Amino acid sequence: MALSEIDITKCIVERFSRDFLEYSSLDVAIAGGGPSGMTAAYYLAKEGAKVAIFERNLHIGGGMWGGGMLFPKIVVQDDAVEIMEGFDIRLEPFGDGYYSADSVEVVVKTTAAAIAAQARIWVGISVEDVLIREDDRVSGVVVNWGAVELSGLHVDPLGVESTIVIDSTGHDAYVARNLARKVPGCRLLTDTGDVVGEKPMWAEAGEEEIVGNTREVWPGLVLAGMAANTVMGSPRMGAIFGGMFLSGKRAAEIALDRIHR
Ligand code: 48F
Repeated sequence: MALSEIDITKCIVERFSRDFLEYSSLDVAIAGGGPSGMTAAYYLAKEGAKVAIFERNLHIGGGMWGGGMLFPKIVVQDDAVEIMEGFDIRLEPFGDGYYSADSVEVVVKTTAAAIAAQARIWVGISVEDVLIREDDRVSGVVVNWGAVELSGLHVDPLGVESTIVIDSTGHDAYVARNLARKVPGCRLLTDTGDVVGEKPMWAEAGEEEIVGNTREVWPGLVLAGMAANTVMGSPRMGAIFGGMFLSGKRAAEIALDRIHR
């Protein structure tokens, strides 16, 4: 068979365009492919929701690869064991109620599970804004290439509509912060009406508060993972990750409830 560069070009451009168009109208758009976003995508797709993750980096996994201070291990606690076992992740008990897992294994197995459940994962695509309608409800995401964001080039983005947007962008809580800045008179469902801001590390409090912080903070916008603690003003927790999986699962439950309503 003679190889043709043009056939390769056509294959890539046609297939990407087909898939991107198919996923331009979603039940749930997820900003950020770290542990909380990936877990949310898995639970949503498993229930039949049409869901896509937009991850600005060329790789998914967020803060998981580096474990704690580049030691590629993460720690989870009892509460998250059921979720981890659902992903077929091997856990090694450590002391009273802690488990360790290999960070690379956690990234690939959560990702494989989300893909098998039919979640679509786009890498190299940043969420730079949200779509807003008359009632100020968030009704989708505004996306651009991560490379465009990095270069600072002035290139207009494209819109993707969705019933719900999940902000799982991690410590920066980019989507919620951007919304609070741009919508006149915006009062998020927080103590101050604004992004309260992440508190210094306190693993126990951070893990305890994260599931309660996982909420629809503005019509159509649900928080997950560290973004939830940042927006609500709770502490960071470092390299213990159970709360990220629990928060991702909770975000999926909230989103499913809104979709079915
Ligand atoms: O930071 P990240 O892993 O968020 P998470 O799911 O998990 C937090 C833990 O990794 C760790 C921790 C554990 O206790 O505190 O920090 O809350 O993943 C966030 C992902 O979002 C991407 C970013 O590249 C990362 O992969 N991201 C951030 N902003 C954007 C984005 C954006 N505007 N558009 C698309 N992706």
